[in-house]
Amino acid sequence: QTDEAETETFSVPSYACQRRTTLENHNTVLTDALSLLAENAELSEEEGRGVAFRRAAAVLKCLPKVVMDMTQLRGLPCLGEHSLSVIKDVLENGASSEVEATKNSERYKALKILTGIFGVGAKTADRWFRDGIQTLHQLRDSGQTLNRAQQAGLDHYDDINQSVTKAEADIISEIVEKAVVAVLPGAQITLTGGFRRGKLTGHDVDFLITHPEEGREEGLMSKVVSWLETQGFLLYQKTTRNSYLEAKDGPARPASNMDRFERCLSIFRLSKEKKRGAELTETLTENLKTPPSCSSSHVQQGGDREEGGKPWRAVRVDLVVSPISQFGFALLGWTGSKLFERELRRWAGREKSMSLSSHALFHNKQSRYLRATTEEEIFSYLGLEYVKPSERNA
Ligand code: DGT
Ligand code: MG
Repeated sequence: QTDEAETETFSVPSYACQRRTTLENHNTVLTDALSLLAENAELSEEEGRGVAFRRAAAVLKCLPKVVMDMTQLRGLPCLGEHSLSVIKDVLENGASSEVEATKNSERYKALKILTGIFGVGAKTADRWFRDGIQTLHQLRDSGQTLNRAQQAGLDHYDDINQSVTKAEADIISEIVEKAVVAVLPGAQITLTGGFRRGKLTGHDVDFLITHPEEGREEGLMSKVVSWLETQGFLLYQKTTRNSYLEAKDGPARPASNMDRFERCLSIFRLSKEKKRGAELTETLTENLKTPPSCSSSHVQQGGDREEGGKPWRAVRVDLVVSPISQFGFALLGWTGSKLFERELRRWAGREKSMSLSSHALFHNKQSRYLRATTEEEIFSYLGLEYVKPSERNA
């Protein structure tokens, strides 16, 4: 490379929602390092530090080339002193001493294992860690009371911590589609989350369900869940009203429609039979043949192995039902990435005096809701160029 190329600098707008971030990342060594520190901050409930590292990583994710030299980073937004020193360490020494120390710390290792249990957040994991619990065995032996979600999370630990493939997401799409159409003809499902952004693997599968006629979606979630339960597809489910943004976004939540916005956190029982076309019927018969097991193979045998193991695996699935009037906002809000969403809301608030949520967009100065049916319209209200899902991988 010539000197000129090496000192080439990049120009990047400051909000992630102003950028196009595809899955093609030229700086994974750097972004992995920063993401690990972000994760560690989040595990320590230091949200501010976590976001700072996430923003720094996101800037590097959208660069068109490999960063070779610190001088190339001049003028880039969101790179604070701490992030820059980590990047410098990686560029000069091949690794960051802080990242290596974190990765090898007892606390980080234990919190990773414990928060790997579905239903266990940073707070609970930290409390257990302070009680001397660092492994699943120790958790089992400790006699700690687990809630229903955590018990299911422990029972299916290995499966849930193995990433979900796009092929598996497609099979689950077919099952959910079949459930939805069976209980309410005309209802529609959309794959959201990471898979909508083009990711090939994920930690779960996210769906948004709606009906083209306003109001017809009422009561839909419980019917879908009953159908899935009857067919033997659910190992665990908990349906809640969605209250995620209530505290944060105030007026962006139209009170009258909130009751209809439901979310189901579930664990699916997915047959390992992969023959396409026939898999749905096979899954159905398979599911009815073998009742769900409630033992944890991780703890008792050490893994959900395909060979000689059970013919199914547990997969985390999130279902959300939205009335059609809020569909655009729900779709935008559930497609992610998490940082992209956060940045959209920050942009809306700070640059446009608007409050954005997964339900609505509120114009603070005009004191009114801005109606939209598509994601394109919402970007346009926000004065942003449209960013398609595959470019929201910030
Ligand atoms: P993954 O599943 O780890 O491969 O990656 P994502 O991007 O699918 O992340 P996930 O499944 O945690 O969440 C999907 C998107 O939905 C996420 O990017 C932001 C949004 N989201 C997550 N949790 C909530 C929530 O509780 N309420 C709302 N409104 N949105 C959420
Ligand atoms: Mg997801």
